[in-house]
Amino acid sequence: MVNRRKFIQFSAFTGFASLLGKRAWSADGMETIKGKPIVISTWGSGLAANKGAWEVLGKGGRALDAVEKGVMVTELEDNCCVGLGANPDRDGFVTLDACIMDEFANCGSVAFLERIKHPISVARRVMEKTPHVMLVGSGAQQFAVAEGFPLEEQKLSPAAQKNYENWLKKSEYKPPAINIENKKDHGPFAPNKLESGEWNHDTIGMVAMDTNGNMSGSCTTSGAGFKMRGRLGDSPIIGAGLFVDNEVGACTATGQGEDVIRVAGSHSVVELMRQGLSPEAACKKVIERIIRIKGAKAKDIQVGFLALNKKGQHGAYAIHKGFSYAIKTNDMEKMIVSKYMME
Ligand code: SD4
Repeated sequence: MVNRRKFIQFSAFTGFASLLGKRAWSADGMETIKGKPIVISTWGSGLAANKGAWEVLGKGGRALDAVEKGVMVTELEDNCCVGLGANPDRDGFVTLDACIMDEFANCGSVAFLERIKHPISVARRVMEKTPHVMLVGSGAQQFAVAEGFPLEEQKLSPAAQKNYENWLKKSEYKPPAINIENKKDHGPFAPNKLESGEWNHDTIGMVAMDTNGNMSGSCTTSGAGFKMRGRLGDSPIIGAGLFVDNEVGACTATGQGEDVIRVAGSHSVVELMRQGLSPEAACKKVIERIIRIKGAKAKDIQVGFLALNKKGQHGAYAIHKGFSYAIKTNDMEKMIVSKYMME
């Protein structure tokens, strides 16, 4: 029987603990702070996306719902390069990639998807309603339409039309290096648009932990502007553009997708966190690996990783200056500048 004094002591302790956020331990002994939701996402457009995610997280909702809702905000942004308003491929078509992953290692992905406004929601339907993980191209579109997603008009946004016409003047076979203009210091609020009129990035990656200490992640992109038709980057690939392990942490990537895929980027970061590295140190290790592989060519590419562990610690690392991420918790909402290897 619990005596009265012990009961009062216990109640006082648990009351205090719930004020701070409860502590719990996952299977591998990693401490989790429950009751302290957090969301982080890549680039300046992450601020608005995090607000979208907070409509779910702030009410005690599930991280999976938050990361879907959050990046849907960016998919609709007019002045952004994620979603149907984005730059097209070399043949003038916008093709979209997205993936999502939850705390049970359920995951879903779509790639080379055309004329659908919310690829992230189609990715979630793939996860929840099919026996598969990935659907691509016309099959993904057919599935989306069968699920009730409207087929939008095939039309470039005015900004993308202008960018495409500019690009057509030279029609260079090689698409511009992704995010490399970020070498310029744009400060914490990396704008969606650079002074040159080019877009700053084409992707949003988001990872979150909810009040139950469960994690999920999402990633959605138009890929590389003026890419070869049919090209996929890392963003729709589980383990490359996104990875979640609810015992350890979650990571998402941005930048030159080909070089993220080469090192199974987000998965590698999570595995390093499993070995005890902090999110920032884990991101840095994988950035170093990419630089080692690329040698002198590393100066021409940008890659950034963004990670969150079960303690709610977060961190990022990039090859070049210019990467930043947005964070939102109960107590703060701000941009953080990522550390980087090269000026
Ligand atoms: C890709 N990783 O398709 C994406 C591009 C990106 O900001 O992150 N752009 O390779």
